[in-house]
Amino acid sequence: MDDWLKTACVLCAQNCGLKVRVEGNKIVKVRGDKDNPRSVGYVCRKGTKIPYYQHHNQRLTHPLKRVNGEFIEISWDQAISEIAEKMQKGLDQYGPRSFALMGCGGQGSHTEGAFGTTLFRNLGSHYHYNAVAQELTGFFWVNGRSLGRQTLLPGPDEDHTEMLLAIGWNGMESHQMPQAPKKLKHLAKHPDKLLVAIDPRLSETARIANIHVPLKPGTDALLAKSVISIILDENWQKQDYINAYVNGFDQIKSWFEGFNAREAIELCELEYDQVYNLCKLLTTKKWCMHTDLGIYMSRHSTLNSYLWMIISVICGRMCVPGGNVIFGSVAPIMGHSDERDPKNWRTITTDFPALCKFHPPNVMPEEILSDHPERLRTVLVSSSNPLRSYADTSAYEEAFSKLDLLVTIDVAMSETARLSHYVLPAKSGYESWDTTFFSWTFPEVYFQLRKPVVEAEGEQLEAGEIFTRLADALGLIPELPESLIVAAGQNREAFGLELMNYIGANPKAMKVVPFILGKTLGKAMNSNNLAALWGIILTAPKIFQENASRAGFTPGPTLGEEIFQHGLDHPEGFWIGKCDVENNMDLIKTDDGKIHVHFPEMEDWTKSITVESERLALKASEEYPLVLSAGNHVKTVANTIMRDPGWNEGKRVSTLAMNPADAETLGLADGQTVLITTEAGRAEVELEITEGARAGQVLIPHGFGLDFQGKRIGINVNYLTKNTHRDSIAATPLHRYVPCRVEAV
Ligand SMILES: Nc1nc2c(c(=O)[nH]1)N[C@H]1C(S)=C(S)[C@@H](COP(=O)(O)OP(=O)(O)OC[C@H]3O[C@@H](n4cnc5c(=O)[nH]c(N)nc54)[C@H](O)[C@@H]3O)O[C@H]1N2
Ligand SMILES: Nc1nc2c(c(=O)[nH]1)N[C@H]1C(S)=C(S)[C@@H](COP(=O)(O)OP(=O)(O)OC[C@H]3O[C@@H](n4cnc5c(=O)[nH]c(N)nc54)[C@H](O)[C@@H]3O)O[C@H]1N2
Ligand code: SF4
Ligand SMILES: [Mo]
Repeated sequence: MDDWLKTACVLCAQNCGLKVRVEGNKIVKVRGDKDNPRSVGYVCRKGTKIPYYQHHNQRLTHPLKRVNGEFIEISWDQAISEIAEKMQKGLDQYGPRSFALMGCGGQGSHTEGAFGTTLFRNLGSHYHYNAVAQELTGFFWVNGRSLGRQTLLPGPDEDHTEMLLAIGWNGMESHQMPQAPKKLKHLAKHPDKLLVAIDPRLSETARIANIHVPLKPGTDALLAKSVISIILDENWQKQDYINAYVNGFDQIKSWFEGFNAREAIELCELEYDQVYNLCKLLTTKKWCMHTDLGIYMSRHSTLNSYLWMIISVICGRMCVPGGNVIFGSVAPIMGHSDERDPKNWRTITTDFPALCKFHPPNVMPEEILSDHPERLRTVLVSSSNPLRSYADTSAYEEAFSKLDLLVTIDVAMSETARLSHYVLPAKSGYESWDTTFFSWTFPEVYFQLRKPVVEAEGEQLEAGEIFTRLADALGLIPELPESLIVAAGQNREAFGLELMNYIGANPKAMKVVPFILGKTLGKAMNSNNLAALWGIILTAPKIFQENASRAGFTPGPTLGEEIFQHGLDHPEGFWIGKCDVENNMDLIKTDDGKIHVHFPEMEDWTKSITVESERLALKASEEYPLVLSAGNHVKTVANTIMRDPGWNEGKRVSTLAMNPADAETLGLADGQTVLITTEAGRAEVELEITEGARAGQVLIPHGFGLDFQGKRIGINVNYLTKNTHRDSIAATPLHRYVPCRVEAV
């Protein structure tokens, strides 16, 4: 008998399918699940370590209240009623602009997003700060302008490409693509395919790449502008594609005329011939690109994304097979919020809009510390640890101490939980129903109804239940008719009909559907999350339905129910949809259906990238001669999710990586403690000398400095980053370019 239970890894966005053995309510063995259609048995070292996530003695088991600096256990009733009362008071006194939701939707806890955002919208607040707005919103803003919606993600069609460009992406360690190491090695070894890494250092991905373009950190905009100008000078652009599918090309052409690509490439510390040959490949091969934090978190972040969009378009690679294609999804992980829409809430003090409906964590400290009457005063955090994850921990510590109310929902006693007035214990990714909304495949769309595999050992609740109780206590849920509750206990079909009748007669109830589902179907299913997932599938948009019927589900009124049941019957996950490969362009949502490349607000920024201006800007100061790449996503890190250091036993972790040449100049030896100083702060850290760092650049991994059993494990790199060091459009942090100095202690 197969007594392995099917689940998934909750440590990164790949959510690989796993099989686990459970003994005495403990996960004791983990394997990749070959039946999972997306990961097909693949699991990385992190995934095999999930018992360290699930079982450790910093797990939260009871609601906690901070009284005189100490946490005391309280009942759920007390926690919910006190929090609701304080929220109501804050709302009455200072209004909804003083409220913010933070996080809400982690790597393995996606469904809570539906509940948390519904709660805050109904309280009147549009402030939702989220990790997406500290990595991806500049990129998504570009997609929004080019393709018409910030929700349209043009991902690489890596399975059908001839050449994959890894631009500021280290997939060998970070994945960001199903079975990344396997696929990257396959591409690199294939006689007719190419893997190109554009990365300052010899990253694990650059090491196996066929071509490594080792540009100087922070020179991506110079390189991209050079590539465009070479292609246009040589007249290599795909004019037929441009004529048919692109709007605005003629208006931007002149922005690249007369650009001194030769000198720019020299400033990037690259060989002109290598870049020229790359341009030839870009205009002759069928290629796609995977851009990531190396450019999103580097100088000119949003501009980098814009310039690479232009390169893709002039090479005819957007929305074509093997190129960058608009992925399908069940529900997008973010929304669309155009900053030109007057309804878009800008932050009061720093004046940043919501992009993808998310506000940038970088500005939250200023929004709290401001003296504006509507400054932020109430923050509810879930599935996020701003005190370690977001730039400038010192600024966050100061700001969070000024809040009237800080509530943290987490599975563990995080650094943020420790500063909170109330801490609410959530069921973990293995104790709750959940799913993945991350779409990383094309043309197939993946889905999994992930079942709980262990029981919570304490009073933990699913986050969906916690938010429902809060909404109820705040009076946001209307009294529900008995008939609805009865129908929920009968069957889903009867319930669906009853719910439609109820909403038909009470249209306002639409605003709180997740809570209504939670209080009815959720009770019957013993999971608010599962009830919400049912609702999401049954009301999915037309494009989803088309994709689903292409994947073999029966179109028509029973489609949603058929899919939901299929999900319950296939806990390993399944292909829920299949995109229309030939007509990817049809998904574009601009007014004329074309890809737009002329954004007036990018004109000055694009033109400002000159050899002269960049030479000046890139000149290191005497005070800070090196560049810190603050926070790589390496094998020994899983954001801040893995708290028990036991999972890394025997590994060398949380060091400062430095190139041998720099170490020699500075007279430093491997293993010694060094002092690193930046604008934001200073820290002592163990030195690791490695060819994996480029000369002039040092690296510290992300996700350390967690406090576990009275000990601080490694160094929190965000004591070294400044929240004001950020992109001008998206306010995303420039973590990959932090000027610093390193010296012996
Ligand atoms: N093992 C592991 N995997 C993870 C995570 C984790 O914590 N651990 N977290 C997940 C998350 S949330 C994310 S967002 C992803 C991030 O995934 P990645 O973006 O792949 O992560 P990074 O480690 O930042 O790698 C970016 C690469 O950019 C390079 N780089 C640095 N500066 C520059 C520059 O100026 N220009 C260019 N072109 N490149 C530069 C770096 O050398 C590095 O190799 O990883 C995910 N996967
Ligand atoms: N300097 C620097 N900082 C960085 C980065 C960097 O490159 N450099 N990378 C950034 C990136 S890309 C990201 S995405 C962010 C991520 O930063 P965060 O948004 O903070 O997310 P995580 O670290 O993934 O998870 C945070 C919390 O979720 C909790 N958690 C785990 N499972 C559950 C659950 O089921 N329910 C609930 N309620 N909580 C749960 C964990 O215990 C943890 O406390 O970090 C960013 N921080
Ligand atoms: S950490 Fe990511 S790549 Fe590794 S097993 Fe988990 S989901 Fe898969
Ligand atoms: Mo991330």
